[in-house]
Amino acid sequence: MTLKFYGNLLSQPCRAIFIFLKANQIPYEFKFIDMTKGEHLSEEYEKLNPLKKVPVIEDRGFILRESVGILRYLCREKKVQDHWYPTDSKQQAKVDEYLEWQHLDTRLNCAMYFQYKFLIPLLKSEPPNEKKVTEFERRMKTTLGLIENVWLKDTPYLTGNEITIADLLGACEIEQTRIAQYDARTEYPKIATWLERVRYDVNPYYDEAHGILNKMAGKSKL
Ligand SMILES: N[C@@H](CCC(=O)N[C@@H](CS)C(=O)NCC(=O)O)C(=O)O
Repeated sequence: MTLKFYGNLLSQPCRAIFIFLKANQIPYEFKFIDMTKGEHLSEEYEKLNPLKKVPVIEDRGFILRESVGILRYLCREKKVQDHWYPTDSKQQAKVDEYLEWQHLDTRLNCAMYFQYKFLIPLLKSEPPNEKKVTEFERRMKTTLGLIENVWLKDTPYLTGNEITIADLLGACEIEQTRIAQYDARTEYPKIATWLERVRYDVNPYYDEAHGILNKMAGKSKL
C-alpha cells in the first residue's frame, strides 16, 4: 500500500517532506489539501488530523502528524541514506539539537513574519499591522543571525558536514519569507551559500517544491 501524503506546497514543512520523499525515491500518493478552501478544517480531514494542520502521512494504516516526527519516522522506516538522520548517537543528537531549537526560532519567527507581513493582510484585506511586522522582523533577523553565526559557523550544513533533515526543514522555512518580499540571501552570505548547497544537493526537487512560492515571490507587490 502506497504511503499517502496530505499536504500543500505552500506549507514550509510540507515542502521539506515533499523534497525528502522525492530525493529518496519513496513512492507516495499526494493528497492535496486546499487550505484556501478550508479543506484542512473539514470534518473528514479532522478525523485524520484533529489538530487541523498539514502535513500528515498515512503509512499502511498508520497515521502520523508533525513534520519533525514524520521525517524521523521516514528515516527509520524507509531505505534512506544514513546522512539524512545519522544512526550514530552523537551525530543524531546534533541533528536533534537543531530540530528542537528550530520550533521556537526558525519556525516561529520566520513564519510569524510571513504571516503578519503577507498572509494576514491578504486574508483580511487590510494593511499589515506595522508594529507586529517590525517586532517579528526583529525576531526573525535575530534567528537568521544565529543561523549565520552559530549553526553555520564552522560547517557547510546546519549540523555537520552532510545534509540532513534539519537542512530541509530550515531551508524551506527561510524560503517562505520571500513571499513577503524578504530574502535572507541579501543580508546573510553564509545562509545564501548554504541554501544554494541544499538546493543543489536535492534538485530538481527543491525547485519543484518551491515552484508556486517562486511565482508568488515574483508577483507579490508588498
Ligand atoms: N508543527 C507542525 C506545524 C504544522 C503547520 O503549522 N501547518 C500549517 C501550514 S505550514 C497549517 O496547516 N496551518 C493551517 C492552520 O493553522 O489553520 C508541523 O511541523 O507539522
